[in-house]
Amino acid sequence: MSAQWMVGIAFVVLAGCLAATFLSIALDARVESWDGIYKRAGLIRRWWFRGLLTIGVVTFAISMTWLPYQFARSAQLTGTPVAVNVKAQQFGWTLDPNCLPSDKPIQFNVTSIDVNHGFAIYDEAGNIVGQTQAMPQFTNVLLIALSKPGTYTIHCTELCGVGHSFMKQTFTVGGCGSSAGGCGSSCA
Ligand SMILES: [Cu+2]
Repeated sequence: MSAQWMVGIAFVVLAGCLAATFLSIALDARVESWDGIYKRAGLIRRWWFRGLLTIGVVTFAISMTWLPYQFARSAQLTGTPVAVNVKAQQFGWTLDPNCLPSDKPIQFNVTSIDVNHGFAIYDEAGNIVGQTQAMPQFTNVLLIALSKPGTYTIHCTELCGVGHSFMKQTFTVGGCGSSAGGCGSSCA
């Protein structure tokens, strides 16, 4: 059999399948009225909407407790927070104090004396653990628990000038009251 014949037969078979599909749809359409289909579709839509609404509301309620806002955090953290005043300035950070305990919540009061800066805290593994904005004439509060002792690094996350990429500062968490590898007596 020549290739031409084979293509011709394949075409006829596929065209027959297509025609059978259309015919079956056309016959089905005659069996049921549109009213029944609309009713069923409406029912599916209603339950789909209710399901999505439920998922949305539950997700919203759960994720609200993860928000980094002070009111949400203060409800989760126990103990009196240690206040740390943070001042940003092109191109550096001033922290007072810069040695912090690991067993108390920390309240960073963050402001800037020149332009906007991004205040982001990174742990030793390079993961970001907290973030807020440093804004001139305004103090943003970041309430956070840093329970893992170690050296944390603040990086500026907002392009603030030519020295932006060098704008970093470290601080220590843990080791309070000891002189070995911690804050020693200067711990807050
Ligand atoms: Cu910057």
